[in-house]
Amino acid sequence: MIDQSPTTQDSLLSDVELARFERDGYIIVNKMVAVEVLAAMSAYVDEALSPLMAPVEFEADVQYPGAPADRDAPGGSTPRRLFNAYTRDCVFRDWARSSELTQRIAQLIGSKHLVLSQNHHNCIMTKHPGYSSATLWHQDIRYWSFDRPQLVNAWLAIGEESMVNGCMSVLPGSHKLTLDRGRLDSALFLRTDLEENRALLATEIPVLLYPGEVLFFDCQLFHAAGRNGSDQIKKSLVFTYHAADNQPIPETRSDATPGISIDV
Ligand SMILES: O=C(O)CCC(=O)C(=O)O
Repeated sequence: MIDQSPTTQDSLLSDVELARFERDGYIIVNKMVAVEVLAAMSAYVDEALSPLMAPVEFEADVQYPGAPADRDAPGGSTPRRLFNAYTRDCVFRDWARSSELTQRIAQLIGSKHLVLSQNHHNCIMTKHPGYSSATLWHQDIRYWSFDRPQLVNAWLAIGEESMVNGCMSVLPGSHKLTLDRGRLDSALFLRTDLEENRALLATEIPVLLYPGEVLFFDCQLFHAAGRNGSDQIKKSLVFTYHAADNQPIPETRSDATPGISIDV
């Protein structure tokens, strides 16, 4: 096992970082994961892609712009997400439970009693050259069901994330907006055809990440991502956390599998 434990001081966000997260709905923390841990994660992903290890979501399943029409179309068997990252390998579990990560999540959520959701994210995003699709503007919470909309995602760049390989973009401060339903489409994506949304969309900031950097973002933040125009697979690992007293609504997808309790 690779030691992933830093000192306590290294694991804390400064007041400035906390204020930035509150204002913008996201922050980026650099050098959070050692090169050898990233290499182990990347090697796992390569192994899990060939032969493909279930459970998997295919590009053809998401039906996003640029995705193959169905599983039989060219590129139809391109994997988009390797689900159940937490249970796949200890390199992912150790990261998900590391004090480096969970102490920061505890600060952002305001609770030392955390739960890692096994129902949302908990996956490795594999964005392939050739057949990857674009993700439209959305807020994760619109698809989730909890007592309170207070969940934080930790998105780790296993490799570099750039505009070329389809990095994420965010609309800073959009986690605080209350938008009329009409500004979203039938699938709850922000409508890019509306004049009313133009000023908001113009605030877009691409999130460029070096390997080992982590994007922490609020589940209410609008975000989107492009297609992978490089010749390498983009690999990202994403976990979602909530406070233990913020429970999923019974009988919803958010409640399908119990979460993993983590006391910080
Ligand atoms: O396509 C991407 O890289 C972003 C994925 C995303 O935003 C999501 O799964 O919520």
